[in-house]
Amino acid sequence: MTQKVRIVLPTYNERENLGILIPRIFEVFDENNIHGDILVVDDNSPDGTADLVESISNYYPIRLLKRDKKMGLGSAYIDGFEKSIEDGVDIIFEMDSDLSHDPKYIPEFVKKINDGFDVVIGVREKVVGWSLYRKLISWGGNFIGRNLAGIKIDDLTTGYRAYRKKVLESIDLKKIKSRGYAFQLEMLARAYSEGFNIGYVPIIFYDRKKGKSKLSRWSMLEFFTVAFKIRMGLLND
Ligand SMILES: Nc1nc2c(ncn2[C@@H]2O[C@H](COP(=O)(O)OP(=O)(O)OP(=O)(O)O)[C@@H](O)[C@H]2O)c(=O)[nH]1
Ligand SMILES: [Mg+2]
Repeated sequence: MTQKVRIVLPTYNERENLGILIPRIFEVFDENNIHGDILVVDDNSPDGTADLVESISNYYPIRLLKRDKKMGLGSAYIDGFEKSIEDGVDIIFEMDSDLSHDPKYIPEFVKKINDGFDVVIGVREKVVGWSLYRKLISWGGNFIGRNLAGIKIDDLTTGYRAYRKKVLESIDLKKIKSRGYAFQLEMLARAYSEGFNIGYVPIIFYDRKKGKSKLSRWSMLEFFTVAFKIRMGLLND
């Protein structure tokens, strides 16, 4: 049976980036004989991201999950994962929609899953275009994840990932507390504690091409709180 691959793309005002990203993903699928589709989870973006997706859905296998308002990256992924399990997808990807994650790496993630890894994460070996401030935030997130939460995995906060279906089926998605970027840490903590094996793909990360970052102070505070809960073993309370 052919293996089904899906890229879940959370979007909030990413119209310009999506116009470039989507054709590129399908090019990579075609060149590598990957049977894949895309699910865009859009939070009613004022820039008309959803309209763009609808207008190209006649040409590409792409679906749109429309939500009424901005509810956070983690919450977008949870909805996207639930839909993907329902649709019987075998390998489910997380990818930012702002062209930071180059689709050229998709086949390497697929290969690692087929080699036996359950979760594969894109480790940023090099970051192009970030300010010192942005680097510090990322470094801080990884420091907290490793030392406070105690998850000894490289680049815990990376948002370029692939999950084998069974990982998402066995993690109780309803119990996930994080709504924002802490979601990345919480997902890894849960996969790690269930004993799933984690593989790495080295990537070059590019700063977003267009549009604005959605990284808020609130989401940094949430990240810290979630790390603390992991440390205290309170994730399921
Ligand atoms: N649906 C949805 N998508 C979101 C939300 N917040 C962020 N995203 C998307 O999640 C992805 C990552 O968000 P970014 O703002 O690029 O955050 P980041 O990559 O951590 O930070 P930067 O390096 O500053 O770009 C992008 O595709 C965003 O459009 C949200 O509340 N809802
Ligand atoms: Mg980004």
